[in-house]
Amino acid sequence: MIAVPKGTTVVVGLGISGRAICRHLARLGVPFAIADTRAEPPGLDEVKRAYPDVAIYCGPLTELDFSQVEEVVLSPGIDPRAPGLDALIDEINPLTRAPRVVGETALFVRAATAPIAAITGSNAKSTVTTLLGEMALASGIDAAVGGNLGTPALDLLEQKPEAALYILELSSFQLETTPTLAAKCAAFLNLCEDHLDRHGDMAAYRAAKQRVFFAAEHAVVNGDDPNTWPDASHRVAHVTHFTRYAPEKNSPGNNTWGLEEFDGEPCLVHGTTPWLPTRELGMAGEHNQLNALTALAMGQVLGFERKVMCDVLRRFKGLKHRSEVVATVKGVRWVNDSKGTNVGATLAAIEGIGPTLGGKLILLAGGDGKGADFTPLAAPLASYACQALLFGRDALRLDAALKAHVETHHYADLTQAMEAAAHVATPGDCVLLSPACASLDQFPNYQRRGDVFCRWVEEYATFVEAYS
Ligand code: UMA
Ligand code: ADP
Repeated sequence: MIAVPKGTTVVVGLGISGRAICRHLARLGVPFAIADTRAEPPGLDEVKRAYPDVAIYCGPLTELDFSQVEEVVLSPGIDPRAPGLDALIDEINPLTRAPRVVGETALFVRAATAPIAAITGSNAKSTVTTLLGEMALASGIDAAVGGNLGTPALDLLEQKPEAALYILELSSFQLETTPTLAAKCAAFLNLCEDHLDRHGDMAAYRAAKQRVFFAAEHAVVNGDDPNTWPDASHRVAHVTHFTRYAPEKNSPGNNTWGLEEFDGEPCLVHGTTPWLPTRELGMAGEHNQLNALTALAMGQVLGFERKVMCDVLRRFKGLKHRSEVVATVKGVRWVNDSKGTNVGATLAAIEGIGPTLGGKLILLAGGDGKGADFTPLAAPLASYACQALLFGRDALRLDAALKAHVETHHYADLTQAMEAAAHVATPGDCVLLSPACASLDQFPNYQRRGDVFCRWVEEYATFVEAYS
């Protein structure tokens, strides 16, 4: 066993969060050591150069004796119940009364002086976080936007020390090691099976996400999904709901956001007041109407003006890799939803595209299913005369869930599945990449998977144009 020196803070993980934690502790002058479970973690040389006097341990955490350490700060990709950490997870530091094991977000909360708006959920986090960030910017508010979206929260403190508002996308991995967030406004968007390989079951996954509410001033939740609601233990002062239906006229204070027709026109509404016809939204699909409602609800809590927020909703076209129409080739639409990394996301993409289909849906799906049950996909796919072209590690599990309902085929990888899709597609069809799985078995990340899709479609379009 290697004893970590008494009074040291240990940073676990050398990814982008780990490196942000190191920079933060160095700025504060806190003595720290670094540990990573991998023998050769990425960025090791850079970290050695930046902190020549800091001890770095690479290898199993079980080889380290943490008994004398001040605090262990985890990167989100590290499971707090991993061997070596499991014995520490429930320990409380007798001096600070804080847990001995925390995550990057906990350090951020300690240091941040501006209010926090936090967004969690299984899906739509990045879209809502970005929308709210755009609304803040358009309102002239100096907001810093990051978290799971890409820029670690601790880096925001350095990049924008004078920020008037922090807007954070937070994953269950980040929340489970955050004792109290105390957000001004905390949103929990939806819950579907994801990351069960890490959390074990849905109850644990939900409990991690519900930590977004601890000591929040205001919660914004999905009225159609009680799993997203806070309970009394979270001590939330105010709760606002959004729903895919018309707000009930007797909802408390008429403070629900929903979808309702006014003069035959579907609108985003607040209580009994129409705010924006849905046809004016820059993003397509009902799921994005819900995302717009959430951003409006949060923006109103934060004091943004209606006109400014609606202007943002008119011009925001959505993020790359989320139901992005790449091209229409020989009458076939090719859509990149590579960020559809779980069953709920793929269902939303299918439901968004379904009503616009002129022919059949050709779904490209597969990868690392993270232990999820794929059967909820079967009935919606069957209703769109779908063919499912499957690839990657969990292709066979997907096949088992779908084959009684839709035509299925297997391929070694995404490119082969795309070649097959081009052969079977006829005008009016839509080829949708929405894998319902993480990409990590065959790609470095979902962006690279989406880029491979887009590049193949662009080359195919050029080829078709040249030879037709
Ligand atoms: N790892 C080890 N050993 C270690 C440390 C990490 O094997 O000692 C592995 C992890 O298991 C993981 C990978 O290294 O496979 C990266 O983990 P990390 O904690 O170092 O990740 P970061 O590079 O710091 O990126 C993290 C988030 N990644 C994860 O939660 C896995 C990024 O979200 C986030 O953008 C970034 O912090 C800034 O906040 C990515 C993500 O996939 C996009 N998130 C999941 C999701 O959205 O579903 C939760
Ligand atoms: P996250 O950051 O939570 O992964 P994103 O905004 O990146 O969320 O969207 C990821 C995927 O989730 C999209 O590709 C889309 O398929 C799906 N999605 C988007 N909005 C919703 C929603 N409101 N409900 C369910 N799924 C959604």
